[in-house]
Amino acid sequence: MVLAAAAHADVSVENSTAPTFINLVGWNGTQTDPAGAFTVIVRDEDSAGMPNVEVVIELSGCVGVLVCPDAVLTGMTGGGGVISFNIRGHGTPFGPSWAADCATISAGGFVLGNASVSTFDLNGGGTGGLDLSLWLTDFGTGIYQSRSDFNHDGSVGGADLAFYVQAFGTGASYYNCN
Ligand SMILES: [Ca+2]
Repeated sequence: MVLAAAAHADVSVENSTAPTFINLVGWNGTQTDPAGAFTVIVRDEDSAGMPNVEVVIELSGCVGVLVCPDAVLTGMTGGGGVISFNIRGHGTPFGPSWAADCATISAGGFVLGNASVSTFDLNGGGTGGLDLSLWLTDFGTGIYQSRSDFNHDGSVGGADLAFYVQAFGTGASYYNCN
């Protein structure tokens, strides 16, 4: 008796693509700020894209950032193994912040990697004046605060401020959860 070869391929962590940073954003009343969009691509051992694989973004290990109640954190890959996310969320104004490598991205039960989390809206309620003072506090601690690292270069500095100013100026993240 010959058994049929298993049709099911395994997810290859090495060949799959997942972000190393997730930027939680708000919305302008019409659409979610595109600055938060990212893509996960799930591939098998032969580097073929795998459709219909469940991808899960787990953020419960993140301290100092929160996702909105209606944020979509799971979904099934489509053609080519691709799925896109754009997660709304914000920071918490007081208390500790630890959001470096805190997010876990998995596909079909395989952990593809970890991502650090940033957010324009550091205090919740949309981008506004208090964010700036919180950003300056993060900058001033001298301890890496990934939530304020908007250009995702591993440090908090003037270049990040430019991203914030842009987000504030366009109003793309004017509102947060509501
Ligand atoms: Ca930076």
